[in-house]
Formats: sequence, structure tokens, C-alpha cells
Amino acid sequence: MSDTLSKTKLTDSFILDLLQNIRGRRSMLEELKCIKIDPKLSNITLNEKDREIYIENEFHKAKGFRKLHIEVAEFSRNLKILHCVFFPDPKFDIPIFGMDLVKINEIVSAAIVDLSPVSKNQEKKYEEFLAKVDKSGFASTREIPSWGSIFSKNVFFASLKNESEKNSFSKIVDRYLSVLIDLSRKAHPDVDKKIIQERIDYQKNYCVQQMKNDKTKIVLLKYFDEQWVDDYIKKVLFDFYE
Ligand code: BLA
Repeated sequence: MSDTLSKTKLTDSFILDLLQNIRGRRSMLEELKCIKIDPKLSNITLNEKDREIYIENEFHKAKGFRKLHIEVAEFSRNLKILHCVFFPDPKFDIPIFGMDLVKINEIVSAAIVDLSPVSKNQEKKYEEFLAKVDKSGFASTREIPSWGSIFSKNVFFASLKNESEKNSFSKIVDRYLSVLIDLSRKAHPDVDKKIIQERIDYQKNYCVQQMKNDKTKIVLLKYFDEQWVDDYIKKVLFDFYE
């Protein structure tokens, strides 16, 4: 995939390493293809003094996944984001991979990763694999906010204070992605309309709950008007239209 080598403006070495790792795992998915989207939404830059930003988006699909989204962004040079959601195709029994990393100046204040279930019984299938992943060695794990009822029991959320915590977080992301890839390799499309509908409803709810995170919106509103921000959140970050 030429995309694996694609350049980003970002120079933060930790975020770049994590990004390369996620791209590497993404390249292991079967039938990986780029999704073309409006370039106005894929690459966004603003060069005004004290309001410089860039947002870079990558969109792919693959067997079992309707949308693989990776976003890298930098706001006013001091706020850096790596956001990633792999939305499954509802015909397949695959959870949602979600990751968000927020670095403010030199501190990673939020680092979260999860495989979130898209049906009532799905989590039982992969819970033990996530539970086994080593999550020790973090001084500041964080509490999930109330909108986070969408996440699995094994959602991991912490602030990262040093190199060792950063490395450990990267390993957790990598392990969660490897569980995701194993699940996707085993999955076959279902035809049962009821189970497919349940997965669609869970994905919608995932998006609805994520939209309750006002932190995302507050950042974007510093640079764009309300209409633009709503559109971006609904169409790029957490779209769900059948
Ligand atoms: C928190 N997300 C945050 C914060 C900011 C953003 C500034 C506050 C940092 C902190 O609490 O330390 C901002 N995140 C963004 C922006 C984008 C973004 C601007 O992705 C994109 C343009 N958020 C997600 C996904 C997950 C997620 C996929 O987008 C999880 C899989 C989680 N972000 C998440 C959580 C918090 C957060 C749980 C903490 C919220 C809180 O504690 O209230």
C-alpha cells in the first residue's frame, strides 16, 4: 500500500510511531481499499497567526469493515490528536476499534483504546483476549466519562507521563489491533436481518454517545463555525447513515 508510506506534517515521534504501527496493522486487513472523500474534508489547514491548524484524514475499507478512519491533527502547535475508529460492516461479527490520543504541549493527557461491542453478546467472544493484555505500569489511569457506556469492560484509559508509559500504551494498542484482525479473519457475512439490525443500532448508538463528548466540539469550535463543526462530526468522525 503506497499509503503506508504517506507523509504527514506531524513531527511528534511518539504519535508518528503509533501511527505507523496502526497503519501496519491496517495493511494486514484483507481487501484493503482507499475510500475517496471530498479533499476539503480529508486535508484541512488554516494558517492564520495563532490559529494554525492541520487535520489529515485517511479513509479505507476492507473485508468486514465499512470505514477505517485515521485522523492526525495539530491545533495551534500545542494540541496534537491521533484519532482512529475502525467501523465494522454490520454484516460481520466484528467490534468497533476506537482509539484517541490527546497530547497537550508535552503531556499525553488522554490515551484511550477499546474494542467496543456491537451486539449484546459479542463481547463474550473476545473479552478474555483483551483481559489478558498487560495493562500494568501506568501511574494515572483515568475514569471513563458517563457517555462512555458504549465501551467494553476492557477499555483502557490513562494519561501518559513518561516514555515507559508511552511504550506500554503502544503495545496495548497493538495487541487490541491484533485481536481485531484475528476476529476479522474468522468472520463471515451473516444474512440474519435481526442480528444485522442489532449491529447497526449499536453502531448508531456508539456514534450518538461519542457525540456527547463535548471536548471534541469545544476544540473544533475555536477554529470553525458551528455548522462546519456539526458537519465534520456527523460526516467524518461519527457518521452513520444507511
Ligand atoms: C478527551 N478529546 C478529549 C479531549 C480533547 C479531545 C481536547 C480532552 C483531553 C483530556 O480529557 O485530557 C479532542 N479528540 C479531540 C478532537 C478530536 C478527537 C478535537 O478525536 C478529533 C478531531 N474520542 C474519540 C474516540 C474516543 C474518544 C474515537 O474521538 C475513544 C475511542 C475518547 N476523548 C475520549 C475520551 C476523552 C477524550 C474518553 C475524555 C473525556 C472526559 O474525560 O470527559
